[in-house]
Amino acid sequence: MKHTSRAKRVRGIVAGVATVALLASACGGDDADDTDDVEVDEPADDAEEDDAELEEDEPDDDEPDDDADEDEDAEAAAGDGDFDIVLIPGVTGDEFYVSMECGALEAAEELGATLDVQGAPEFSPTEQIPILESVIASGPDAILIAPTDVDALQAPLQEAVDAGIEVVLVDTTLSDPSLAVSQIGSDNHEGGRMAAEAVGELMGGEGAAMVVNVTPGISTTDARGEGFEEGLEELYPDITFLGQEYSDNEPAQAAEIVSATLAAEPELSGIFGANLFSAEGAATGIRQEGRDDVSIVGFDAGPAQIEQLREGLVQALIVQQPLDIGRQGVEQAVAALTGEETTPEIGTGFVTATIDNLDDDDVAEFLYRAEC
Ligand code: T6T
Repeated sequence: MKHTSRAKRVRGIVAGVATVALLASACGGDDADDTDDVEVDEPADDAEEDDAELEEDEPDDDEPDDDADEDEDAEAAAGDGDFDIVLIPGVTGDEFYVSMECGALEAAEELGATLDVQGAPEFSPTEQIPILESVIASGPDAILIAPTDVDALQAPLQEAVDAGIEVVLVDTTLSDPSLAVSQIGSDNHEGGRMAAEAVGELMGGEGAAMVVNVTPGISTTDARGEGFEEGLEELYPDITFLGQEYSDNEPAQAAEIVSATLAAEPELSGIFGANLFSAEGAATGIRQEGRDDVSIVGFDAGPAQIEQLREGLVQALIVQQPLDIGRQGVEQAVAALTGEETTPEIGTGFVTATIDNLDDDDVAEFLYRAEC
């Protein structure tokens, strides 16, 4: 039976992917072409500071929390206010960005800055741009932002720079990130390759695989999709790649995509869910179809994803370090504001979580938080 051998393969993934994770970390950087200035953080660097643990909260199965925008509006300020910094996440109610906010708040407190968080309930440039414009009008010293589109946010962010506001890109980037004093995020291309290695291993090197992605135009998830496709082609040439489908960051849509693809492509036996909501929804689709012969590797590590990993519905998660991204984002902003040297590009690392290592301290500390 596939399940028995898959358990063994999951063990193989931890050993295999751990090596790749180190390589990925050593590569550092996000998606920009020029990696000369990339500074790399080893996952263990911040280990003693982080105490992220698996949240006991009931997992929120579907969309971003409706109350999240209220929560964000009411965001407590940190620090004694020497500098006013605003964090604009890609979307509210996403534990990746909640964890980023936690790291940013910690750093703001330490550095005596005030941190406000203002985000939209949908991952969309149409919703993010008006928020950015109102933040620019309020005249903060610095903005940390995860742009929701590589091109659409370019001109509005240039307006921020023209208004004398320091801009730091966190997580996602722009087609031309040179307006920012720093950009901080995962090496998403390498993360996609890691997912391909894990999915291919789970599939035993045969069958058909697909990617459930978010929306074209997002730097991070585009790079993950490309990395996955390249990795699969190189490492597992006998696996048929069925391509990518887009969930629009909606778990229900991801579940529907999986159901429809299973109906059309009986060979489908491996799925890469390229972010928290796509991966969570893809796994829900597999559960709804009652299939136990399809392997899923997801990106991110929200509470609902962790539950799915514990259940055996998902076999591995590529876990980013959003706390570190937030923390370093504030540090870079304050460095720019105090005339210190900034680092143009900072790459944060990954860990790969499986059922076998989920509760190990060096994995558990990186799982995402539902609140700070
Ligand atoms: O995967 C993260 C983030 O890195 C990506 O840019 C958008 O999706 C997430 O926020 C997870 O939902």
